Amino acid sequence: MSTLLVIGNKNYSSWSLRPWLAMKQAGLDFTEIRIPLDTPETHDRILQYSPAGRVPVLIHNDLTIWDSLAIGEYLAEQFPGHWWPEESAARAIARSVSAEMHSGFSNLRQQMPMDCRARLPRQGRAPGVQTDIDRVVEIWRTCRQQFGAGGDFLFGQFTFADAMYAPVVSRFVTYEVELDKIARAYTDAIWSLPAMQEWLEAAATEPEYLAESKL
Ligand SMILES: N[C@@H](CCC(=O)N[C@@H](CS)C(=O)NCC(=O)O)C(=O)O
Repeated sequence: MSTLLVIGNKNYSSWSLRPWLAMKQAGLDFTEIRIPLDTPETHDRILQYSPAGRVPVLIHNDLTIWDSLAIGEYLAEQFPGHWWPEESAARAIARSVSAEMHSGFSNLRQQMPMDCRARLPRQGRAPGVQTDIDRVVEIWRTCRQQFGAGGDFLFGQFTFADAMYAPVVSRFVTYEVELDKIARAYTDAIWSLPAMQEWLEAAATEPEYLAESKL
């Protein structure tokens, strides 16, 4: 039995952070393979694990699963843990906000790429970015108010929806985005998770620097 997660650079690979953090939160024992992005070998190295040529990739025994959301759903089926809210309506909304993250916020993602160790307070303010930020904050506020009573996360206890938004938290820290009280408390909750700190510490020591990251 083996569980392997193929990821990119911790400093830059926002999609990799999602399943990695969720797997850590669930206490899963897994091996990680880190492939630095944006090098001449990157594409061929990722292709050794996934025909899609993108990370993250989960390899569970002889099964390969790619794409962060599909990985999240597979993990929830295969491993015990609080992957999604227990209550049906909360679970449906958790999946909606996760899917919205997965397919949306292109201005935010392009203009404020994840760069965990950097602090870039004056960068990233381009047309459309504030609209994305406002929508993220609205999602967080709605989830916290409607479903968050049992803990500090979007649906109380940590779920895969929080993992989906963890890279946005990192972006808000890097670009020093001004936030209201609820959003600030939520970013603090994600930021202070020991697993998040573990990721950030590893990101800080990585040797690669990408000048124009759009990951
Ligand atoms: N929709 C995919 C997106 C994955 C993705 O775009 N990953 C980037 C890194 S964060 C990648 O693998 N890029 C490949 C490359 O730069 O060659 C997911 O949710 O996993």
